Amino acid sequence: MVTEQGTAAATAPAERHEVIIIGAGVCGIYMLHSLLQMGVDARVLEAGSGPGGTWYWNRYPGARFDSESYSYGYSFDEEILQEWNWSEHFAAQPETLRYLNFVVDKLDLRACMQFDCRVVSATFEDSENLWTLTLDDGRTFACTFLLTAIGMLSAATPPRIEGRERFRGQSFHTYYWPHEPVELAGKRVAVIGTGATGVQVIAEIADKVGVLTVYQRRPNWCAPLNNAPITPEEMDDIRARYPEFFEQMSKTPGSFLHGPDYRAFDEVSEEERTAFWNALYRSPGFGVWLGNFRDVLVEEEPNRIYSAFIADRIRERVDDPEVAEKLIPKDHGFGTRRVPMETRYYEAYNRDNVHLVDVNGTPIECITEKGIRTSDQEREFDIIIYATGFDAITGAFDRIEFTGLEGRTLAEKWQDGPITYLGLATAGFPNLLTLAGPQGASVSSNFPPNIEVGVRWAAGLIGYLREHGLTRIEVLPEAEEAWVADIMQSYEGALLTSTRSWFTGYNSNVEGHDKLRYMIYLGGAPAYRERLADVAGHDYEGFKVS
Ligand code: NA7
Repeated sequence: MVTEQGTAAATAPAERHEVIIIGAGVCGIYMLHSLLQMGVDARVLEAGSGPGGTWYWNRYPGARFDSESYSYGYSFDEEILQEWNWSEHFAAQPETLRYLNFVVDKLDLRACMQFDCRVVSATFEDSENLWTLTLDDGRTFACTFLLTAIGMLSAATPPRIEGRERFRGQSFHTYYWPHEPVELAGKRVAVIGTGATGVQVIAEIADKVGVLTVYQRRPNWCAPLNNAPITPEEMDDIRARYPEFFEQMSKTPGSFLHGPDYRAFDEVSEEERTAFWNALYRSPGFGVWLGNFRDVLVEEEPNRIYSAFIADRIRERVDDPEVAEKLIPKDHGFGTRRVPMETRYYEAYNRDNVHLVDVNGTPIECITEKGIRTSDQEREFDIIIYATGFDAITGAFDRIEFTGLEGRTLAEKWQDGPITYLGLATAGFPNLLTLAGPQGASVSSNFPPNIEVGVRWAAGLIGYLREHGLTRIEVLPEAEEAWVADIMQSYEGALLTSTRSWFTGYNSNVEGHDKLRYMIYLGGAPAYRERLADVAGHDYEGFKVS
């Protein structure tokens, strides 16, 4: 009897839906809403215990937007725009998580989301035209269309340093910062990593801990966020100006409020240029990166001169000249990697309780029971924070075993880097849409506006298929080849391709991720939108539908 029940449970038919979306972050929330509006039977499966994705997981101190809050929120629902109040120009994580929960409740989506569901495999049954999903607890689901909204920076990578499990204090990757409060006061804390995350954490906790030791491998070019609270009057003004903001964002290459100044840097006098750069440095948000002269991010000489300008700002802010030099990147120009935005980051190093360890001079040998041993000494800690980044863009795909036609896995296909059509689908994996996936525009821009673009396109496609009584869509290999060739061509000569970062597919903590991979679309969001519209307008050319 028991055996029979057990057998029955193991072979129980999978819960079946027309569409399953994996992930309840910014992308999954809007995708679900769009499909439900169309009357599609859709469900979200989410590994976390609530919605929010990135903003659910990243609870480390200092986690906040680098895009203006009102340029990050959804644009598609007037009531949400009118009802929600942002309290800061660059909101912190708790507020963003509240916002996403507000949206989920406002749109009544929770009933169609299942939490604590970690998908471990997804297999396409060709004869049945069906995806079968298995969770880590053995439950199964099935769907005709499988949509991934699994995030670009959701596969956290702790460092490959021997002995991590030995440490007796508290230690965590920033992505998995504990939900319960972490007592920092008086503690000896280590941070490994100085990317956008590390920089936020370091600046936030420097004056809250006993001693803070930062282990830096390569410095990044950081710039002031210049955040400020939003007064109720300002919020009224922002509300009234949403159409203007969205219009402005639709024209910039990265869908930010900041776009390039189309003058070349040598079109203005040195005096004017310096005044402009000083104004950018004092202005809020990404202007200092993306609002520059058109050639600063693409040509070596302007980039070198601008980098020197920023280096001088760092020297002004750090008291100890030796420390300042360690914090100035020497291996890449400003803006060719992700620019961490900071609030009093450099000033943190002027504090007596903050120490910088350059691991190039004294490499980390191992983690010990008590702390971190470098080649010159062992330092003892109560807490070790790993701000060591992500297996970006493709990592979340690699952590689910996707099996497509003829038993081929996605991990095999993408072994040397992603191969997609439009960043939204890949040949050999019918009915799989990789929303906000590699080689799309959302990965190279202000995520939400281009996530919205991809979601609307996917909803349009599913609507089209339903309208025509079709249930299957597959990428044509030649369309995919052409898309990848375009992406590769767009990398030629781009300054960022000569730097190692998650933009270019490098991660020293993941086996094999030590060479350039073509991860992102560099053609700018306006061109990407046009291309998607064009494909849809031509009956989804590049796909075979049946
Ligand atoms: P990043 O930008 O990939 O930064 C990771 C940092 O961790 C970076 O400074 C790395 O140094 C450092 N790192 C990684 N592994 C090690 C080891 N083994 N030893 C020492 N240092 C190490 O990730 P973030 O989380 O900061 O930011 C990711 C994105 O999230 C960000 O761009 C935002 O868009 C949001 P390296 O530079 O590789 O020498």
